Amino acid sequence: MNGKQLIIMALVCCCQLSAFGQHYILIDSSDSPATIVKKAANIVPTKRQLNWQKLEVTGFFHFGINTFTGREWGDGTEDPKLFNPTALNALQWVQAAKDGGIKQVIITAKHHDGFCLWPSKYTDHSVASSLWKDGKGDVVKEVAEACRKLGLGFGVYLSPWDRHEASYGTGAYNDFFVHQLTELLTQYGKVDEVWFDGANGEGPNGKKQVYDFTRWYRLIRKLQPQAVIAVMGPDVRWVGTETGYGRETEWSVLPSNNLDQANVSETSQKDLVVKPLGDMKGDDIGGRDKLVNAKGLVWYPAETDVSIRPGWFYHEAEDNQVKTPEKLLDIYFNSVGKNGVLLLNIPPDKRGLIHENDVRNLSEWKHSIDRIFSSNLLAGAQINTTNRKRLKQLTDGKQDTYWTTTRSDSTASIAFNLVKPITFDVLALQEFISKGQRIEQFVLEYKTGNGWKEIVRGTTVGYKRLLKFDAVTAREIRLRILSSRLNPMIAEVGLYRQGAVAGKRN
Ligand code: FUL
Repeated sequence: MNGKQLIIMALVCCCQLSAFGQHYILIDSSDSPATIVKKAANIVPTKRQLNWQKLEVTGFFHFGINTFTGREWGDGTEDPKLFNPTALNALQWVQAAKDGGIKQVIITAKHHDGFCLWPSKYTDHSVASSLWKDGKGDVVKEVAEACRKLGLGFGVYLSPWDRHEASYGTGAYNDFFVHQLTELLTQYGKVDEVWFDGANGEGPNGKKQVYDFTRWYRLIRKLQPQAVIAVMGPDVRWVGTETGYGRETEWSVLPSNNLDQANVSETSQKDLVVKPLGDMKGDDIGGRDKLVNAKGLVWYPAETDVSIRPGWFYHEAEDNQVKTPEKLLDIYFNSVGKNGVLLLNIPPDKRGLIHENDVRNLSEWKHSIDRIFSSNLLAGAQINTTNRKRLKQLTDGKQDTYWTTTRSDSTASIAFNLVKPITFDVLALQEFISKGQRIEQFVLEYKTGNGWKEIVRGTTVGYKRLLKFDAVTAREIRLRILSSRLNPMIAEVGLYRQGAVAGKRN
């Protein structure tokens, strides 16, 4: 065994001993395609990734100097005195989010313009130089306290790209950034998500800043170990669009081709994994054909961000373009229902309140989700399949129980027989991702006088897959897993009735 193999062995052993399983693994050049697929099937989320995934719907508050200038990207020269909300009430923001089913919110503590929503000691380009509360206010504090009070998770967005800070483009900027990050991670209690944006509009002749990401990640792990780092970070990946619509085939296990030996041995003991590089926008970035040439595999799940309005910041002219409950429902099916976490932006207005139109649409949206998923029409069905153990767990409504086939079987046929016919138009599937993501292809069918007829089919499932189709009425229904990377571990199978949906405006 040479030195390199020793390091790999040590890593593999260390990962296997970890209580929560292995969330990345190296591929050896001698691994066969079948071995690689098996390795992929056994990669699991870290505890912080799993907790985050279970939130399903999270929120963004884009608020700052742009709210008052009407811009989307400020250039950093704005006068802080422009920031003057007349009735700011963070409890109203968080309550609106909560009434929309949002479980965690992220505040834009600093956007690209460099204006800070907290009184940072390291710049005077902040609320401290504004007229709001005579310069004594702190928006980050008010949001953090409101989240604690109403029981939501709390996260911070700190833009790496800073168009105001003079040190941007020099080595000193990384120190400045670490100081600001330290303030945010030490002054506001528990932080559940830290969001680093990849946007940079400097252009070829602009300032060039090399970000010391590893230093930033290490600081977060030290000060707020439970926080997930998104999306220029190791825990959560940007899905690749800002439409709210994820991909049909969404794998949470991806090739991690920048996990070289030095990198892995440097990071493994510190619970840091540098995120994979490469194409994050393709149709299928984790399929078998992508795995065969991988150097390593890592759990790196998708976050699907979108704004409830056309812009990320509030603009009065967009008050009538707030996404409708029907549109939001479609987005829910295409984000949460495509193995992603939805990050929905609700931008507070110039008063410092979430506008009435946004509040109304959010709560109507939440009601429609609650109504559709209030009861699983398969509950009480007689279930027939090969492995009769734990059958009830398929429809018990719990993500942390599961049914599976015997170890060697990567296909399955699960039949549901009901006493009376049911009418349904939504399929909900969940894998028990604590043990990995495995399903590659499935089909839902119902029995007619002429045998089984297909209703809908799909590829990946992951944490949650939702599919809509024209209503079907049937008494005998079956789900077939046509292909899986290892025995499928199914946490939940549900059929629901959505019914007619009004037009999809906006
Ligand atoms: C982008 C930014 O440029 C937008 O302003 C917004 O913050 C969005 C969430 O990310 O990259």
